[in-house]
Amino acid sequence: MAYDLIGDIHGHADKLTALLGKLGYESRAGTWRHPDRTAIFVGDFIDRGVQQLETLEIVRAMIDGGHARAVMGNHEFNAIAWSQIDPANPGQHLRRRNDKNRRQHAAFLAAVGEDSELHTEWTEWFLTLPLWLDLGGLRVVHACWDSAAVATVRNILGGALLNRDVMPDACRIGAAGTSSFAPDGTRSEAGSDLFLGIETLLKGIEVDLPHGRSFFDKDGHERSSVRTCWWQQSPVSYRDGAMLPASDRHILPDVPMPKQAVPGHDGGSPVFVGHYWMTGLQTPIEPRVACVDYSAGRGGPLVAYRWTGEAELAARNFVASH
Ligand SMILES: [Mn+2]
Repeated sequence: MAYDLIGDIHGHADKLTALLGKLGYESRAGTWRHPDRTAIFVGDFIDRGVQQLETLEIVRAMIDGGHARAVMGNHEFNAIAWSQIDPANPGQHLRRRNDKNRRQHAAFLAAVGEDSELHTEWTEWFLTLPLWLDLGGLRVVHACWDSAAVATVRNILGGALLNRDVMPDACRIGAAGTSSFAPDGTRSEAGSDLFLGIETLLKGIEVDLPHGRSFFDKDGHERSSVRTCWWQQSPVSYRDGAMLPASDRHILPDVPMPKQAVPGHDGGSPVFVGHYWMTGLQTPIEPRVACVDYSAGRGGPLVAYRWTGEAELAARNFVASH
């Protein structure tokens, strides 16, 4: 099999068509296609860019024509939650319509018209996107392939698809208001099992710093938790396993993270993700893990990985829109 894994587009259709052209796809009869390759999108089609509907139309036509597959990103998940009333709080939506959330979603809302028929049509389509794809030789998920999270979500949903009925449970955040792991590997009052599993799959893993410590990130915000490089093999220290620029890592303690926060690649087939706003050199992050998000949503190129069956991934197989 031959697949082209394509990163987070975030409303930049021009980058998408440039990349598809470079990969040898042609636009014919209303859809982009390749004679013998299939595209796989890692999610995050919407928000940020000015070509929200153009992006969605291209992707949907490719999927409908059998020329592409896709998984759901956290932005599509949030869009579904934005569109749906919270049965426990009538008058509110599953994703709170506050200023911060509205700013993040503004480009999409402007494109569809909030609460319009078009808005409903696209959020219904988002529900057709699976949370992961396991195609035997390769696996695809938006942020983190944690076997425990995949198993939990699969058991609850009976597969990889969400629906409107399970969305309230999928959005049930705990009293702590966070999904991070405590330093001892537990999560207290952290929400429903479905919520926690989906958080891991679509947003990755966060862990609290030990002993109530905190640090100031590059934007000057005080933070008491960090996102982890989930693909590393445990044991790994906070300093080595946190997703922070190398220049900032010395802020973190040189003590082990709980293993739940760094499940590592499980030794099975290669895993492709997006989500992490990578910059610089396009290269696998582990021999069997590659991130194809190189920040197309904020000035970077849209990136693809051309996969042709290899178990060990290679930097030479990345292709960028510019
Ligand atoms: Mn994302």
